[in-house]
Amino acid sequence: MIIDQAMAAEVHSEQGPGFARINAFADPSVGEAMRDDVIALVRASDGRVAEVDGALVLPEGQADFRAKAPEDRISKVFRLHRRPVFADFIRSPEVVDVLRNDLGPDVDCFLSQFIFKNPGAWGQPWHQDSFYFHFEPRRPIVGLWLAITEATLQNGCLHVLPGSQREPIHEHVPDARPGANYGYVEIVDHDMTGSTPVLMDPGDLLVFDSHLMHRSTDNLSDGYRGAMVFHFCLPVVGTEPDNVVNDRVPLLRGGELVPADPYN
Ligand SMILES: O=C(O)CCC(=O)C(=O)O
Repeated sequence: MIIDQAMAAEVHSEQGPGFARINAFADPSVGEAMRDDVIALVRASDGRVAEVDGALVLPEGQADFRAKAPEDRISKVFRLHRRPVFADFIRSPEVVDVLRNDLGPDVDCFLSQFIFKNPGAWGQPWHQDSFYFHFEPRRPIVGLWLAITEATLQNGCLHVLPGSQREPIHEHVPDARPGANYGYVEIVDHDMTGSTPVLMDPGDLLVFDSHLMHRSTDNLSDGYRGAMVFHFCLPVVGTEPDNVVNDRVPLLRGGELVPADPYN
């Protein structure tokens, strides 16, 4: 696995595409353990909006999901990175290597979400993640998208617009579909010609800049498409507005892991 300054340049420089993929980054069993942990939370929530053990469970907004079993009607589960299976992953030497190269010696994890894209679920429209982030410094911020299942054209993989990390944050309008999920917004003032799908196998990782324009499409298959997404930034400067899905945890200081106490 090559994790070096060249990869960081792919993700954040003006010349790069704004993302890099690392095939077979994690063993697929890592993602399966994440999925099992999240399913236990979802069952405890009975598939409703709920705070369970510090995590936030959000169901699909689409009406046709209402009668389904708990994990079949969930859209996303947030605030997972203090839980052991997720904390172990972001504290692993491989992830630390990516983060040190990408962001430097001082890094916080501020966001984590497990995405269930169940059969029939709508994709997330074109957006830039930094639209949602309101703290300083605004950049660099990096997302790690770990494939839990295969991500295919049929089950709603990500699509990215190479080079769009050079763009400022565009206007995002509310997703107009009735029953669209919590927080879904859309960029409508930019030409997405040249976008490319990101087909993944379980354990593959996409590393991407928070200004990169991306979306995912609807799940037209009969199986779920799972992904685990973490976001990392530099230590905050000044005050940070409250945000129900964020949970800032210091991860690296001076290039070394912060002792695990802040996770509890
Ligand atoms: O995986 C998906 O369906 C969408 C994820 C996404 O766009 C994001 O995490 O910003």
